[in-house]
Amino acid sequence: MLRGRTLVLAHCWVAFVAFAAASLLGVWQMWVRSPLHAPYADPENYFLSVTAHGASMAYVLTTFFIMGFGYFVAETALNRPLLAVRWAWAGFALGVIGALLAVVTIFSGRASVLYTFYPPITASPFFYIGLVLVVVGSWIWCAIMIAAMGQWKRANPGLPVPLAMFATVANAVMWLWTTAGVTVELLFQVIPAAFGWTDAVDVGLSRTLFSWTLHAIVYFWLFPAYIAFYTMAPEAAGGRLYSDTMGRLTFVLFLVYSLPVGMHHLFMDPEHSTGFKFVQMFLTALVTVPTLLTVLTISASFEIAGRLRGGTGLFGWIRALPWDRPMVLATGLAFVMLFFGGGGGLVNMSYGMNALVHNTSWVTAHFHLIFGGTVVIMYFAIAYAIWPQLAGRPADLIDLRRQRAQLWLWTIGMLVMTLPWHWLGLNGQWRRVAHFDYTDPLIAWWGPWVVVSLAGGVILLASGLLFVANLVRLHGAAGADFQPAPLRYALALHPPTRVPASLNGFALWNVLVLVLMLAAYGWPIAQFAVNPSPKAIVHHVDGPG
Ligand code: HEM
Ligand SMILES: [Cu+2]
Repeated sequence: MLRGRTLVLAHCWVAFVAFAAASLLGVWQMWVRSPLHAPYADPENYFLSVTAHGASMAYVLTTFFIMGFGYFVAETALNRPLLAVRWAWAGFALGVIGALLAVVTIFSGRASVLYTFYPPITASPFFYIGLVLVVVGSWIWCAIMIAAMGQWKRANPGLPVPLAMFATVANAVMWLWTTAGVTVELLFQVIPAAFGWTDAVDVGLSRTLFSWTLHAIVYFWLFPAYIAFYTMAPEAAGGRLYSDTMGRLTFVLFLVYSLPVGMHHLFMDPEHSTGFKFVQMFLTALVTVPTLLTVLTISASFEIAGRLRGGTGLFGWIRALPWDRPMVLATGLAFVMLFFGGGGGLVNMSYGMNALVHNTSWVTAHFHLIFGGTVVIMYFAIAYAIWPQLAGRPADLIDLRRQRAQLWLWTIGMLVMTLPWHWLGLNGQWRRVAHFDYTDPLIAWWGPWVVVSLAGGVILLASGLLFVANLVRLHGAAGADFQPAPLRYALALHPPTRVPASLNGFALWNVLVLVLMLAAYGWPIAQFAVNPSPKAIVHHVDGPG
């Protein structure tokens, strides 16, 4: 039995309850934007709802799931009891208190500022304090992950850390770096403004600090999906990971490349010059490298599995794969969504084309496809893979059938929702807008497509609820005598290459991150001291002052 069993379960359940509630809000939002008349549809409710939905999906679902999964990996991949379990519970408690504080503030109507921290619009301070507590809780997790790896290394001198744990620690390190931006923004700009201690903020600076966080945070969310691709999917398919070294390289490249690129979220902002934007666009293009490495390595790993199962010919191995296993199916479906979502991402990162899609529904559609789609479907698959260990019952044939149905529904729903949404964005539909005047002949044709999107949202909600039901079902009738087979991580065809210790640790990579960060962000941030921009008057959504 896992020592951290209840700990992992507690984290995952907080994540998935937030997810289910947020899915319900998401469908209502789609409905409000459509020509069909939604109940309670007024702008106040809409922005309250988008704030609750965005913050629950982007901060609560992700952070809690990543922490829970990290604890699971630390215990199972390192094959030793979790250390500092008390500290882990303290981090969990901080996170739960913070999330509740934020949610209560949102539903009291004093935080309808959306999930991005963009002053001068400012929420009640409790909203920000709540989210800071969630982040502080996650820092405890980071420390435990790093300590667990260190302990294992001391006990196993000279051996490479198992890939799943290597990646988890890379994620923890990346998260520590990336939360620095938003933390500085909150502590020095947003929270003082929210309390009414300052009445004007340099919004150029705050947007820059937020952009520091805003790109690597999406890789923080993505890492569990990639960990599953490399260490769980090849095993589930009955094959071998093609190359362990490729996995390590991928995770290190994400750590190094994803931090100095956040300014691509500010392409349309006036406070930076085109030169800085060009540098960051160039660095952003590099992030495609680890993505492509992964697609190739996982395809090669699946080819090994397919051929071992008797598949022949150019594509025969694809048909021979065990698609009835949820992890294999989810990986295939995640790649389909990655194909469309990645293509859209290339448009976003191109400075010129970005102008066409900026602040349109294209952007919202893009990140639902890749984040809500590719990433979250792998969260589902991971949950299905680890739940038997947590809940004490193996999945039977009925479970497996329902799990597959749920994964298919999620993919279909996501494509039905996001493909028209992209198209509407290209035609100028604004994001973050509650109502459209469908009597306007210029946009009347949007209506039917928004309704199609809404239908996709309904399918997603059905899938989300089925997901929760599938997990609950695994809790039932846990046999006291059931000893779950330990989860096996994939073995690699090409095991880790022997590299000098300095490359295998994180020290060198962090120096590189620092150098790149200073190159990309040093001067753009310093210029606010040299050459401050006019400050904007703080606007309180509600709250003191
Ligand atoms: C049931 C499925 C879902 C539906 C129907 C849905 C729908 C929506 C809608 C209509 C919006 C508001 C868009 C706007 O006003 O521009 C929105 C925003 C958002 N969604 Fe979803 N969503 C779903 C699932 C997800 C998932 C799974 C994630 C990520 C894990 C996610 C993350 C977000 C975020 C972060 C925002 C805030 C965007 C902003 O503030 O501009 N959603 N969603
Ligand atoms: Cu980004």
